[in-house]
Amino acid sequence: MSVVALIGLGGNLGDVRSRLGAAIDALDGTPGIRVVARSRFYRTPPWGNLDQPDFINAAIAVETSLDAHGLLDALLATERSFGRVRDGERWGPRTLDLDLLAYGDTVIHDERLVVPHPRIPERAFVLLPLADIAPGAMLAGQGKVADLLAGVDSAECIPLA
Ligand code: PH2
Ligand code: MG
Ligand code: MG
Repeated sequence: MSVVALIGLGGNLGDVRSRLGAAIDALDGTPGIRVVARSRFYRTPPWGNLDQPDFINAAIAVETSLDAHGLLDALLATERSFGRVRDGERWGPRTLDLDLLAYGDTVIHDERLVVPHPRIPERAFVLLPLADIAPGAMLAGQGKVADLLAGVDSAECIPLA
């Protein structure tokens, strides 16, 4: 049995663009994960902690035979393999951030995982790339991606050539 999951990618330290591309390839090469769609890359202003460099953000859809926690483990392992160090600073600068946004239609609330990701509706840097690959996706308790995007200001999120 396989499930389509949506993953947000971001980073703002070093050569993020090539790192995001390499991370997508690494995920595609991970047993039980196949990348089936990828968004454009966007330059986005920092959200949360404003005193840090702009981010590059993207989103992918994967088909996976892993369960949600297995997929989360694979995302965390990929972050680590690309040099991510978790220093405890919330919303601070990072080399690579891989967020599990949605796992099929499943709703999860436990110590490790909240899915759909609770802050999607307020984040243009998530919704804009997501709308490239899944504008019609219904996020449980939140709504349709295209409708959510219409409710945020994405003017400062710039697609890269
Ligand atoms: N991630 C954060 C905090 N702020 N801002 C942008 N533009 N893009 C991000 O990916 C981002 C952020 C924490 O995960
Ligand atoms: Mg994040
Ligand atoms: Mg994260």
